[in-house]
Amino acid sequence: NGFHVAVVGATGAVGQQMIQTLIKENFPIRKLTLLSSARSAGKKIDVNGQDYTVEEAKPESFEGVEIALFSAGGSVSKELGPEAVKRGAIVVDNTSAFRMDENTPLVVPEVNEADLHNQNGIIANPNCSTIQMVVALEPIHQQFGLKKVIVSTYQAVSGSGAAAVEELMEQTQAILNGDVYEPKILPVKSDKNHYQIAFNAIPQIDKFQENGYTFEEMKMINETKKIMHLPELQVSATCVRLPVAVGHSESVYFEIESDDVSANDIKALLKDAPGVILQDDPENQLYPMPANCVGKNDVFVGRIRRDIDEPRGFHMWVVSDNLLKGAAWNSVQIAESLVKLGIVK
Ligand code: 11C
Repeated sequence: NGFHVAVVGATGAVGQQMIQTLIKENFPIRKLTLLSSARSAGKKIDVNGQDYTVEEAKPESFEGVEIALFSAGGSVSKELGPEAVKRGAIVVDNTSAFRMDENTPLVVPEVNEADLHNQNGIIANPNCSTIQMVVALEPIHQQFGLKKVIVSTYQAVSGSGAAAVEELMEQTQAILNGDVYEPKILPVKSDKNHYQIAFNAIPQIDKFQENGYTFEEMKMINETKKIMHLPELQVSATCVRLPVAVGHSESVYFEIESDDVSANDIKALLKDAPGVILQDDPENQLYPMPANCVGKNDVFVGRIRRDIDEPRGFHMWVVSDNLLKGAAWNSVQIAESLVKLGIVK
């Protein structure tokens, strides 16, 4: 009973969370195959007390696999995703490889689960910072209409992988010890310059595009429009890396189409919204913070208030575990939806 599930990128920061999430959520698994690049193949991973050896991902690795969760970088997805589909698997891909492809649905189950019906074997899992924002925005869009979004992010280093978390820890320790530490990974490993992240804030996530925005910012802009089916929505983003290990935070300004809506109306709506936990009580200093969201599947929202000058404008603060709702949990949730909708049998 259950499915043959493969996790590709099993030794990475997200891959590890995918395995744990499959177990924690009791996903029906008949057989689990853990795959990685040649570099990490041979590593042993303990899954629920059972030792698994990670194998090198090759086209043949997908024989018999029914659901493949990919998180091993875009080039691996581009090469092996279609190979998995050819062998009968449905792929949930956590990279940006297929996200903007017309024939690939980009899915956040709370927002556009029905898009799963229009697929050719590959489902794209959006970027972490996009996912948590659209979970909070969708109920507002449904109820009051949405015209404009301006977001500034405060993103954790784990978004850049396990090695970036190590860099933050070692660098922090080195600076406290008065030692010299040469930054090697952040903001972007393959870019020319690397900067200190400890006790700092870096306004660059991913590489700069010709228009002056970074790729992370463009992902937030383009993916939001696609997931919410709002090509005309005005969206702009500034993405910043902070010395936080896990948990992305976002300051989101949005303008709605309806008049006479109060901050309390927005709060009442989000209180019952799927996947959202409202933490908004300024009198008691209650608001979401990454340290309190780590390990949780939900999107936490607080600090909801109306703009001082724009009556249809509001501000909110949105926090979520970038490795869970931002990646592993959203991927497993998509797999659950595929089973629920009878797309995977
Ligand atoms: C970050 N949002 O925090 C990125 C990580 O497109 O899935 C996720 C990259 C992606 O650096």
